[in-house]
Amino acid sequence: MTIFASSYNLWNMENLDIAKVFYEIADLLEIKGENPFRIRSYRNAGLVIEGLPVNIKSIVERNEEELEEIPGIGESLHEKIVEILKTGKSHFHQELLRELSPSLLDLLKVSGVGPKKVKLFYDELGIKSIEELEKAATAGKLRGLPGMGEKSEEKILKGIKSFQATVGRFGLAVGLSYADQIVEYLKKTPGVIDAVPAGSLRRWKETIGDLDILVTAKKASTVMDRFVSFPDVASVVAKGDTKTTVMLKNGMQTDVRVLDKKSFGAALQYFTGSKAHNVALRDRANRMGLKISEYGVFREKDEKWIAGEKEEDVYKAVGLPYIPPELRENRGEIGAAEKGKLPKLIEVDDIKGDLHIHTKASDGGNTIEVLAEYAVKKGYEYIAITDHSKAVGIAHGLNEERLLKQIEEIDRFNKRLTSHGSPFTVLKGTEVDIKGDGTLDHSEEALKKLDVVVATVHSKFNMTEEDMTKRIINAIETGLVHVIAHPTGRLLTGREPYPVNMEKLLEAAKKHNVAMEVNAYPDRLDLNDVHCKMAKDMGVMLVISTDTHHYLQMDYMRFGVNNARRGWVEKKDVLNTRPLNELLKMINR
Ligand code: DGT
Ligand code: CA
Ligand code: CA
Repeated sequence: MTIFASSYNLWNMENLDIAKVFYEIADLLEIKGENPFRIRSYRNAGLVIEGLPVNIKSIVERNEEELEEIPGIGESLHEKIVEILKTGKSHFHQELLRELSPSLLDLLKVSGVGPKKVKLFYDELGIKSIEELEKAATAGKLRGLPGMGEKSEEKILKGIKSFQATVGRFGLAVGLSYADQIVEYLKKTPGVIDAVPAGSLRRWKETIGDLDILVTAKKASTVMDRFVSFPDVASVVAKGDTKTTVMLKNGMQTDVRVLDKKSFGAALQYFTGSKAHNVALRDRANRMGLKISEYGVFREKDEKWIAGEKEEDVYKAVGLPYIPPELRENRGEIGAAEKGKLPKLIEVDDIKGDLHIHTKASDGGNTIEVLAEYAVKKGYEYIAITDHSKAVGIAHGLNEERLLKQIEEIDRFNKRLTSHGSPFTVLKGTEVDIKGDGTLDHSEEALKKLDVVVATVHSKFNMTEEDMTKRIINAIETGLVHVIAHPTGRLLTGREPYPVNMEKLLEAAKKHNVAMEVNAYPDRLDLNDVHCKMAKDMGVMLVISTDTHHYLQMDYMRFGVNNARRGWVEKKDVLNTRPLNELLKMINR
């Protein structure tokens, strides 16, 4: 299974652990109402460290001083990183947790509750946990507080419900990191023939409930003995020869199943799911006088085994072509397969360039040169530099004067490329802020000098759906915008999307030839899978971009592509699969 190639190991446990501490410090400082720049610096450092494809421990072991070459890491964060690596803890973080309370961090995960509200509820009502918040809201005790009313109380209760639905789920990137390491580890067990992840991870679902790993091996007990001694196992829930379940230290459950080679395809099909897809497939089999289980496809009348060694064989036995895992959500894929109408899904190799990249000029970490060099190495034909505009002050957004300077810099850089015979091109762009009224944060004159205008909402997330929809459509109607980036603003680890009428937005995008971004950043995946399909069905062009802030984050592209695959997206639906001249023609430049 090439998507889980063993060379791919972008996330490292130490990096994730450190990032988590920094995020929590930022949240705790924010609850305390501390300096926003200080808060931002912890959060940024968390983001950068989380996305570093090298293990931060290995940097420290090689040469500690190199830490400060990582963007956003100064002396004080350097010390904290070393402290966490050495002791497993940060003193400062522990202090903050003692002073406040760890459960306050959960409150922040409730939509509609920011640090200021956490502080208010804590100071006025002594609320420290979600349960206490729910009780207070249900009893109508919040509405008496400053800035609160019956409506906001209702909103909080709704937020608590949706929080509870995500509890115990992990981001895809974290799941992938652990799955990769466990698979590598199991493959080194004597007698193991193969180990592959199944479940929601194999379907590239944006969040993962637990890991499901399937193994074929000469002897099951050897595999299970080794699995329970994986270094990150916290406890063994159940241990048997066919299935063993453990809890990892981060709270993620992992199931390992050892299977016969003869039924491996059937098991892979079964445990990849989704459940809804499997139920629909089984119904179809039943109508054909067949039975599907994790052991194979059987004839109903005499229980004769007819298929199961390969996954393809299972589908073939019920008269269907192979259905890629990303489509297996019972959203019409079985019907499409039956009619020979399955989409020919986009692949990572179809991507010719990245159209959302930040440099040092705003909140990125690298120069244009470093970014271009990495893009060339990835085999791209082009990238667009899209730094923030001035309204996003906290990200050091560019005013027009700085934008004009950057345009000149890019022109010079491209000339140099040409003189060296390089076919690569750096496009001039911006991630221009869409202001509250839908106007753009750069002048028309400045925007017209650019190749690619990406526009985004960064503020006033609390508008009504009607106002937010109008705001973004206003931006689309300026005729100056080529792409709307992360169109719903959600963050998987902690921010609900802002309310927006996607259908109206897509209609406007279609009418004005504006593309919608599929933001590949694993915490965003925005548009989500369902919206990708909606856009495709409505004939709206997509762009898959990484929102890179550190050159290595260009490798996030596969998250965007696989998310788009879940939305049935094909190569032809995506602008940045086109060669440069075609791309520019399509966006009217
Ligand atoms: P998750 O872990 O919540 O992110 O989602 P999945 O899809 O990984 O679900 P999980 O781990 O409960 O089970 C893995 C796969 O096993 C699931 O996608 C389909 C299959 N499966 C589990 N239980 C059932 C069942 O009761 N019926 C059928 N047909 N399949 C099942
Ligand atoms: Ca699972
Ligand atoms: Ca499972």
